[in-house]
Amino acid sequence: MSTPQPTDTAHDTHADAEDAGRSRIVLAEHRPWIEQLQRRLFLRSSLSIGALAMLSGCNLQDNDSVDKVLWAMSRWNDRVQAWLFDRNKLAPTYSARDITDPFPFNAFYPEFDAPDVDGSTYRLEVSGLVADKRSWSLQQLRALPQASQITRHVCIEGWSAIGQWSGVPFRTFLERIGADLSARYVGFKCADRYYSSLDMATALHPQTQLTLDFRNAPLPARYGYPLKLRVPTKLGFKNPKHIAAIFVTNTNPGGYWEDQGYNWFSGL
Ligand SMILES: Nc1nc2c(c(=O)[nH]1)N[C@H]1C(S)=C(S)[C@@H](COP(=O)(O)O)O[C@H]1N2
Ligand SMILES: [Mo]
Repeated sequence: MSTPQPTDTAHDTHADAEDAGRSRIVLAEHRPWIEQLQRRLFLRSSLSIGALAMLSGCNLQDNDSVDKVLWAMSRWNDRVQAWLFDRNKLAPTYSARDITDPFPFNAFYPEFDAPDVDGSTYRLEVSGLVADKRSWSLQQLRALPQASQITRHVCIEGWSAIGQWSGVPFRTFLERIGADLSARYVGFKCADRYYSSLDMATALHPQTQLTLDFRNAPLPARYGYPLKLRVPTKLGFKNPKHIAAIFVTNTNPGGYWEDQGYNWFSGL
């Protein structure tokens, strides 16, 4: 990527060098954004940060304007990805011998801080644009139709792993609670302050699963006990663990990483 660099040509004044230094600092503050956008958009469309600066008339030295341009690019990126999303295209599936063992743990905290949820008193809260707002016990969720998948989880931090997850097809759950399936978003609140959200098309995808089991046993704490969402068509951070509440809405609920600059749609 071509970031503005100070040059040592004859007309490089002290002021120019200072500006370049300042723009490097601004860019460094937006590193997650830039890495993400560069990888997902600029390389494919042969746009560089330099070209973006010229197109936007933004000198990359003013934090607010850089931020506005990058957020606008990412919202555009969301719309293109939503447009390209194929509701029927399945993520690849694997066989039991492909399962990664041990499966990696990831969260915004170390493994020993994973929330310790009491399954016997647990109730999944449901709210928003749904007909039936009753909460759900684990037993009630296990009484719904179940499905199993062996798919690849891809984390934005640069690793991927194959796992087996079982639970209720999320479409089945949304139908059961009388969700407005024409609403735009489904939001998730987790027991550990994490939160995320999905576009309705992805929520209804045949492989999107309200997961109770990992490798045929209840989810261990580190992998999201007692309930997580498995979304094999999206990056790992769009797979909330320890889900406490689900809501259907037309207002984008954002997410823990999404609100810090990771692209919201983040399809694979
Ligand atoms: N509640 C909660 N869910 C979460 C996270 C988290 O920190 N808290 N991290 C996300 C990220 S970035 C990844 S890669 C996966 C990791 O899931 P795993 O521990 O089962 O591998 O969980 C996602 N869901
Ligand atoms: Mo991740």
